[in-house]
Order: sequence, then structure tokens, then C-alpha cells
Amino acid sequence: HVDTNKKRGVLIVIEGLDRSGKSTQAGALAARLAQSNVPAKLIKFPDRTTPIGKMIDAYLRSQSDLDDRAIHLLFSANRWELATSIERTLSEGTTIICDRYAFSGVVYSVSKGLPFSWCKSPDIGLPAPDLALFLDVSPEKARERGGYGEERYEKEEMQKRVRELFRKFVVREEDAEQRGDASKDDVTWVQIDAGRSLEDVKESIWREVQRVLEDAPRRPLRRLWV
Ligand code: FDM
Ligand code: MG
Repeated sequence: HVDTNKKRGVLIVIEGLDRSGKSTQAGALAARLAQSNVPAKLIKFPDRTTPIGKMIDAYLRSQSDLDDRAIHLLFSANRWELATSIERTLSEGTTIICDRYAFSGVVYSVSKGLPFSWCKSPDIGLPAPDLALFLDVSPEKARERGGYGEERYEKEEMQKRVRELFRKFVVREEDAEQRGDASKDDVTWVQIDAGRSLEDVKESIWREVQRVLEDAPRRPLRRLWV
């Protein structure tokens, strides 16, 4: 007997630049969901613990060099190797908070010069998030917060390009939604001003999450970019 009343979990993706407070907010959200008795699990991409993840880690720490396309496909493969477990977890009723996803995959590679549609294609068909939060922070704010680290993409020029691409991506989707454009990706984006205090950002995120927890479980899980 299948319990058809059992609610599926919700897939929430948090995207943003380095220094946007993404990981802090993802952790805080996981804790708050637990307090509210919503079963939740926190994951992050890249998942550096798998064999593919280890190759990605070596690349990001400049211990190896890879063709831009090769590393792009590894990032995608790193998501695919976890896709089944994500789906299972959601169907068991556990909500997933995902720190970076395919959107990071696209914007970081596009900012290196790869074509947008080429970058999207390997991630077509992944579980689509029910909510994607873009934590936006200015380069000035990032600098105030202690600047970037030592990893490959943590350079101001790269971060600026990535920010512009994220914003375009999000705005394009919001516009398509307002027009009722059927070709729109089935992803609801919310841009969050992450330059504010931790508490304010937390509250904005919580509001959005409560809304999606109400609505999303009634709909089947969607596929990304199909
Ligand atoms: N990154 C992350 C990508 O270039 N492609 C991807 O698909 C993903 C998931 O990896 F600069 C980049 C973004 C960032 C770097 O991410 C490592 P974390 O969140 O700092 O570990
Ligand atoms: Mg980083």
C-alpha cells in the first residue's frame, strides 16, 4: 500500500558568489527546518568527497589543469552521480537544501567563454529545484567581508562576470514567468539582497521557504531544462 498522502520533500537551491554567505545561510536554514520538525538534509556542490569530486577539488586548488569543457562536464557528472539519491531522499519526504547547483555550473563556465546552451545541456534532466535563491552581494561588500580566498575562481574580475551572469539568468526567468512564457525554465527564482545583516537575510529566506513548503509538495518533482 502506497501512502499517497505522504508529502514529498522540497528541493531548495541556494546560489550566489563566494562571500555571499551562501553556506552560512544554507546551514542556518537546515537548522531552522529541523527546529520546525521539517525533515531536511543539507548537501553541497561540488561534492568534493567522491572520486569525481576529488578531481574537481584538485582543479580548483590549481593542483591540476583541465580543459574548460572537461572540468565543466566533471562538475555536471558530480551532480548526476548524486541525482538518484536526491530523488530518493525527496520522495521519502525529506527536504533538501543544496548549496550551489547547475546554475553555478552554467555561469562560471560561461564567464570563461563557453556558450550558454552548450553549458546547460549536460545538466538537462536533473531534478529541478522547487525554489532557487540567488544571494546577491556586491564586489565591494565581498571585499569588506575579507575578500576572496585562494581558489581558482576567487578573483575579483571573475566574480564580477559571474555576478552579472547570475543576475541576467535570474531576471530572464522572472520576466518569462511574468509573461507566462511557456518556454520558461520551470524554476522559481528569488533574488535576495545578501549585503544585509545575517538576520535580515535569514528572515527573507525563511519567508520564501515557508511559501514553497506549502505549495511544492502538491506538484510532482520537475526536471531541469527539459
Ligand atoms: N563551480 C561550482 C563551478 O564552476 N561549476 C559548478 O558546477 C559548481 C557547482 O566551483 F568557484 C565553482 C564555483 C566556485 C567553486 O565552489 C567552488 P565552493 O562553493 O566555493 O566550494
Ligand atoms: Mg568557494
